[in-house]
Amino acid sequence: MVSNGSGASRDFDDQAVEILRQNDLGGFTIPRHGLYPYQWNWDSGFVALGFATFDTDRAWRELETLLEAQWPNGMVPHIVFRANDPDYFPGPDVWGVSVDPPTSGYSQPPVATSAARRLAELDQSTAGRDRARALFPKLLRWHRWFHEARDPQSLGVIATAHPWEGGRDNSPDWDGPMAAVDTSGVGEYQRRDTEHVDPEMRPKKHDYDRYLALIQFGRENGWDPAKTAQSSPFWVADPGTTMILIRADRDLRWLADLLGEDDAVREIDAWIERAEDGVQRLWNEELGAYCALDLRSGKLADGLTNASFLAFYAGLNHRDRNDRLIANLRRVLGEVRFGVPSLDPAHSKFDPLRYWRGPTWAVMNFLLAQGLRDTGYEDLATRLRDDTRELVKISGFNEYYCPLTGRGCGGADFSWTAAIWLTWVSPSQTSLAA
Ligand code: 9WN
Repeated sequence: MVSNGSGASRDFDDQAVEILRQNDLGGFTIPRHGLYPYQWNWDSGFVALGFATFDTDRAWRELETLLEAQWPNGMVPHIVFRANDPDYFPGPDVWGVSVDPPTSGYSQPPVATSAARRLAELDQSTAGRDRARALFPKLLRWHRWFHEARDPQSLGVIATAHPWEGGRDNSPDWDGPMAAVDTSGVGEYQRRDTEHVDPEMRPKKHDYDRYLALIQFGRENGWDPAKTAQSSPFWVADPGTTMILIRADRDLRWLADLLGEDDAVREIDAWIERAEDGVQRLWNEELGAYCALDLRSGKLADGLTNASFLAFYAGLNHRDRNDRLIANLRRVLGEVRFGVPSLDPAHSKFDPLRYWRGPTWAVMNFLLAQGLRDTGYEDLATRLRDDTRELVKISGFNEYYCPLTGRGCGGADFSWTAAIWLTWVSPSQTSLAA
C-alpha cells in the first residue's frame, strides 16, 4: 500500500488531474476511453467539481456542453453521442433519436445542478455570475421535465423508465419489474462492455436483453414522455433519483435566490414540499429503509442499497426513520472493510464484484458523506472519506471497488473517481470535505 504522507497524496492529485485531462475531449469529458467514449450526464456533474479544483473555466464548460444537448422538451439526455464510436454498444443508431448531436433517450440524476451551485459559490466573478445566469433557465426546464414527465400524477416520487436513467443499472432494486419486461423482439446483438471489463463485474445478458427491449419501446413510441408514463414496461420510482432531485431542487432554489428569479423560487418550493411528503411512499417499514417502488405493481423492493441512505443528502428529517437508517448504515459498515456497498451484504443477492449489486462507488460515497455531515454524523462521513481514500491508494482510480478486499473493478483511470479524489478525498483539497 502507498504511504499516507503528503508527498504521496500530491502524486495522487497529479494523477487525478492527468486522468481528467486525458479524458477531456475538448469541453466535455468521457468517463473512460474505450469503455465509455461519450459524454455521460451525471458523470459530468461530478467531473465539473473535479475541474473546479484547478480550472474554473473548464468546470463551467463541462456543465455548458452537457446542457447544450438538452431536448426541446427540457430533458437532458444521459449520453451525448458527438461522434460514432464502435467501442460502445448501444450507440446512436440503436437509440434512433433525431436531435443534433445525437443522444440517448433517457436522463440521469441531476447532479449537474448541485455542481452549478457549487461553481457559483466558488466563482463569484461577474463572468461566473453570467455563466450561472445562462445555465439557470436550462436547469429549471430540466427539473420541470422531471417533475412533470416523470411524475405526471404528482405523487412526489420520480419514476425512471429505464434502469440506466437512475444510474444504478443492475441494482436488485429493478429485478422485480425487469422480470416482467418482454424481450421477444430483441434479437441478436453484440455487447462491447464485456470486451473491456471482466464479465463477472458487469450486468448479465438477462439484464442487457431488457435494457435493449426498453430502448426499443422508447424508440417505437417516439420518445414521447406521455406514452412512456402510460405504458412503458418499466416504470419504477427510484429512491436515488428522487433524493438527488430533492437536493438539486434545493440547490436550484439557492441559484434562483441568487439571481433574483422570484417566480422560479415559488415553483421550486412547491416541488420540494411535494417531494418531502411523497418520498415517504418509498419507506419500507420492515427493512427500515427507502426502497424502489414499482409504480405498475405497487410493490416495494426489498433491498437496502447505497441509494437508501441518500435520505440525508436530500435533507429529509423524519427523526425515527433517520435513526433506523443510521442503525442500518452502522451495521452494514461493520460487515465490510470499505463502505458503502451498493447492496446490503446480508442480502441474498449481494455480489461484491458485480457493478451495482455490491461494489462500493466513490461518487455515491461523496453524496452520502455530504448528507451525513449536514445531519451531524461527522464520524460516518469521515469513515466514508477515509475508506474512499484507501480504495484509491490500494487500487487506483477505478470505476468501483470490491467492498471486502478493495480490489479495483470496472474501468481504470476513471474520470468521476479522479474528480471525487480532487474535490473531496485528497488531503490537499478539502473544500467540500466531510
Ligand atoms: C449506461 C458512465 C456510466 C454511469 C452509470 C453506470 C454506467 C452505462 C453502462 O456507466 O452505465 O449508462 O453502459 O454501463 O452505471 O451510472 O453514468 O460512467
